[in-house]
Amino acid sequence: THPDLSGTWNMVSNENFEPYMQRLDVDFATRKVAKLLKPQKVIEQKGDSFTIRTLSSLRNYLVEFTVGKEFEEDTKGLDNRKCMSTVSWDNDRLTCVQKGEKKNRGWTHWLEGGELHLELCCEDQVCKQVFRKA
Ligand code: VL7
Repeated sequence: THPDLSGTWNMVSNENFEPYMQRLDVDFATRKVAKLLKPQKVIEQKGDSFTIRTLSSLRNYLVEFTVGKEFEEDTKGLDNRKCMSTVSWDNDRLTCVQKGEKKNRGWTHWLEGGELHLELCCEDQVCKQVFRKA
């Protein structure tokens, strides 16, 4: 049985977000504003079906998927790319591979000490975020 990531989570830390955005070719002005944000994660997990909302004053981003089923992801409002994305459980970690123009792109979520952790990768950059239950 896998961990339940459901809930509303508030960001408490965000390391290396700016270099990650830079790898995604996010423009300077957007990066300066985006790195000040403390987005909220709202996760609904029902069996293998997930809805993940990333909410902030600048942008909201929604992704819906079923574990193990590849889907076309449009990162509209973020870096505006299309990826073929697949999310799977790697033991207790929920891992997404985002195949597309950018190499080594993806993310991993896990629970640790009651907190929600997230690593976001693009090429050689890793952004590390931690969220606490709202
Ligand atoms: C999504 C943003 C930088 C553009 C705006 C910043 C707005 C709030 O992929 C993500 O989460 C996964 C796992 O939880 C589910 O989609 C993170 C935010 C990363 C990348 C691009 C900056 C413009 C931030 C939406």
